[in-house]
Amino acid sequence: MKFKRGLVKRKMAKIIDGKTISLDIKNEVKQIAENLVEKGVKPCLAVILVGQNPASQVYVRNKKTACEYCGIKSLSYELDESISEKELLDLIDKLNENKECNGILVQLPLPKHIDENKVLLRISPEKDVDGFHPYNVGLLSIGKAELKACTPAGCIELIKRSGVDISGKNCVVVGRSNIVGKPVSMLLLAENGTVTICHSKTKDIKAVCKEADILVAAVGIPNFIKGDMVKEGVVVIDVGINRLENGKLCGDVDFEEVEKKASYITPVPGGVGPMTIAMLMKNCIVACKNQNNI
Ligand code: L34
Repeated sequence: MKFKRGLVKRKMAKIIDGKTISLDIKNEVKQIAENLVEKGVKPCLAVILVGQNPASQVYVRNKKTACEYCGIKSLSYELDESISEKELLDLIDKLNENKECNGILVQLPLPKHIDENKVLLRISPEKDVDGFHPYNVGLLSIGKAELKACTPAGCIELIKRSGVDISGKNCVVVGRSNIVGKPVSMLLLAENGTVTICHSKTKDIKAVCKEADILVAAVGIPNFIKGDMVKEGVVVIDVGINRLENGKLCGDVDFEEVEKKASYITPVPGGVGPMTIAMLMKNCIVACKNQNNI
């Protein structure tokens, strides 16, 4: 926009504040957890961490802190890197049987000698608070999921709670992983978005992204989405959390460039990350209620 004396008004996107929105959700969860305790039921989540991945340690610590805040009991299992697959499966069997425990979360990634799929399949679908079990993935794809994958569900909440209507919008998801790209696409579709998924084999990613009213970036490449890949007014949800050599966190979106064109954009950190945890808390409550027929 040109103004008198050649001044150019810089447009700025509204920043979607994942910290504030996640706190709202955690407060809602806290209230429900208190009501459950009054009924004699204490929600409880088991968190399993294998090995010493520093990022995983941070995320798991954040999850336990959130449990405490919300009034959810957490059972913590920190297992040695060298644990066998069988030992891990035995622990899951034990937690599946444990009536006190409502949710089981095995933090990913797992060490190479353990088959991730086998582990995720072993978690009882009613306790699958990550929404990774094929049973829950199936329910998600027919629009009937109770336990929705946390990061994808968090993306949808960020969009909705910013007052953006998804219905009829061109939604472009960059990335097709089982834990983000695919499930977030199904959720956007359930909200009546027109959904396009692009990935490393897509012929002209830029052209596809340019059509997006809502863009979800989940590729795992720092600053992959540049300013010239989006249209004016786009709503941008950045799922990437890449740690740069200088130790700084950075998203999949070139924030500085894209922020100038977007109407709404999530920051990294402080965007999707905290929402993943808030939605996990919500899933714990859903699992707990279902298991107690409340
Ligand atoms: N089983 N494994 C399982 N479930 C999950 O939902 C996850 N994920 C992903 C990795 N492995 C998993 C997470 O918990 C990613 N993830 C996650 C959780 C929390 C945060 C980021 C990713 C988070 O708290 N992010 C903060 C910054 C934290 C920091 O300083 O590093 C943020 O503001 O983005």
